[in-house]
Amino acid sequence: APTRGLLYPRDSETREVRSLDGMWGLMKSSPEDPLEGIREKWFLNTLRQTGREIIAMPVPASYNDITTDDLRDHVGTVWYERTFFVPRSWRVNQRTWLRFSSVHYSAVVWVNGQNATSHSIGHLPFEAEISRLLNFDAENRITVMCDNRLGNRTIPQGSVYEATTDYGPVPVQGYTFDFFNYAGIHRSVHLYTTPLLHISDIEITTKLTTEGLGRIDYLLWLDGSQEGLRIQPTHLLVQLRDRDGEVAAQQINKAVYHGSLLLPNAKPWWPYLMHPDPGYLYELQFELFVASNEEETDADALQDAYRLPVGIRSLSWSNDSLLINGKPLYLRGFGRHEDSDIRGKGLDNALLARDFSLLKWIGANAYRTSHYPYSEESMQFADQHGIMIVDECPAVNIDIFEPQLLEQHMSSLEQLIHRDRNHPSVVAWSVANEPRSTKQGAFKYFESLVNFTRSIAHGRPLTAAINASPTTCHLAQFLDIVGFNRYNSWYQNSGRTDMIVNLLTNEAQSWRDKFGKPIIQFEYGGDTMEGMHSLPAFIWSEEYQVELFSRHFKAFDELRERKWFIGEFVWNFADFRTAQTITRVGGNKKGVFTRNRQPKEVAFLLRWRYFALAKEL
Ligand code: BDP
Repeated sequence: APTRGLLYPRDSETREVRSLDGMWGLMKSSPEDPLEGIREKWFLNTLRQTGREIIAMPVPASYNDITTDDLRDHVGTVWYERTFFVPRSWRVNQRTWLRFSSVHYSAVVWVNGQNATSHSIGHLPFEAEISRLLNFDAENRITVMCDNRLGNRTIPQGSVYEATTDYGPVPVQGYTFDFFNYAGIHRSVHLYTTPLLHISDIEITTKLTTEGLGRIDYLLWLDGSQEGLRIQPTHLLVQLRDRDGEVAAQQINKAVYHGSLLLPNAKPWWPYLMHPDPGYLYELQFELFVASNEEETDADALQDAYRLPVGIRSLSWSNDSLLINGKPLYLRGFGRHEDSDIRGKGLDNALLARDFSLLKWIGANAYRTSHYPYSEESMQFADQHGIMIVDECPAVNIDIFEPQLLEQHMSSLEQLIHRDRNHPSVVAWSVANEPRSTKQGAFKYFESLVNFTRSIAHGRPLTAAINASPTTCHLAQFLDIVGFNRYNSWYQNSGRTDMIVNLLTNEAQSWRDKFGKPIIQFEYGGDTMEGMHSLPAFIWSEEYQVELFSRHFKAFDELRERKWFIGEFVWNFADFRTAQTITRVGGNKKGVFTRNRQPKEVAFLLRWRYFALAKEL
């Protein structure tokens, strides 16, 4: 049975969705004793009873940059709380679900003092049915304990150590990746209802033949397993509607919950700039009927309805290329972060809309969700705009390869694929970023990981962003597309942009020679302080970023002639917050855009290139 909670909550005639976003209360527990609240059962009462300070905390948001005190660097647990009412109508013939789109890193949830659910691994949704925990005639309370600690067995890994300070020993979170370990309720919280018998999961696969025949295969899971529940569906009506709301295909099923729709003149889903109308989406409507208990009618009654946006396209790959609808792709993209001022990693629709405006302005057609799954809302945006996604799991910089980690790593990929498999925008799964893949144990670890992921890959190739070399890497041989990260003229040969073309073309060629797979560069770039100028170029200046990029473009153009080189991804779309180190000035400044989403000089050069590439292909 599929994991619950990975279908996006949508309202319909049979379902209500309510947002629990807004101001919650937040209370810190002592870093020295993060589990005190569990022992003392803080969840049984309102947090006020502890006598500690409770501050107002927006949800969704990271809690780190909201206050002016040491909450930013807090290690351990914080407790969130809010109250809510549910309408009485939800009591009868309904089930109520509580769904978190992401809490980083782990969460335990109580409703009215009773344990509702728990989850670990940030950036992924989870939910629980809470019908039996609810008060329908009085106020309800949700309590969430959120723990931000990373250890050997978390994805990603980190380690908590003790620092001796002037005030005594304090726990400090160490980690080797550079983005700030923001924490909190990062994405929306929803309450939603379903009928007792309802559609609990949907899987679709689409294809487009060369003759323009579209095909959608669908598979539904129904949930009605509640005690004493004996409702049997009479039939399922599946209708595909085009953008104007016209029915383009339909099917009625009795007793089976899978099938195929065929469309003679399907409007395909195309990536941005590959077609005048990119990101074309249909709406696939599922209606489940049961026998009516009204005596006057023998028409069946609608039991549940759910609508899923669907893009029709084929995705295929070979040892030389990645193809959409039979056409080879060249990916013009970015590595990114979910990161912004004040809200940290918190979902922000204004920021999301701005980012997609910038992606389109600059002519990009792809990005990698470095280094964790991005919001479901961003995946919907990508579908709508024709932006292709290399969908990465949260395994960044994994280092110590052991069985418990492997289990978590597999689980993160399973949840990610389950959540995102229906999105036409997803063109590959990235199983890791810069793992220490030269280490002992890496071969066996990645062999198992990739075998497992391939068995659930749902029609997408597997890739990773590797920083080892072709001769030492134990991961690349298992992948369908080999991606590498390399900082020529930044971490290596700083200041020397005159070495890029040779080094880069040689490296790409040796990845190709060794593995015979399509090759992508997933990261290149250099830190750039907005407004810092130097002619001739000097590292950290805007001119240096321009020069470094133009030499990369020269290398990419040579590589593109060799056909198997299928994509270039800048590091990074925008400046982002990091931990405090002496190699970062207020954060990582490799952005083409500032953290405020304004262009640096290099943005204009990149725009010129991306549009030129789009015209050529
Ligand atoms: C790469 C990492 C990325 C870093 C980048 C950098 O994949 O997360 O932000 O280096 O140092 O190694 O800018």
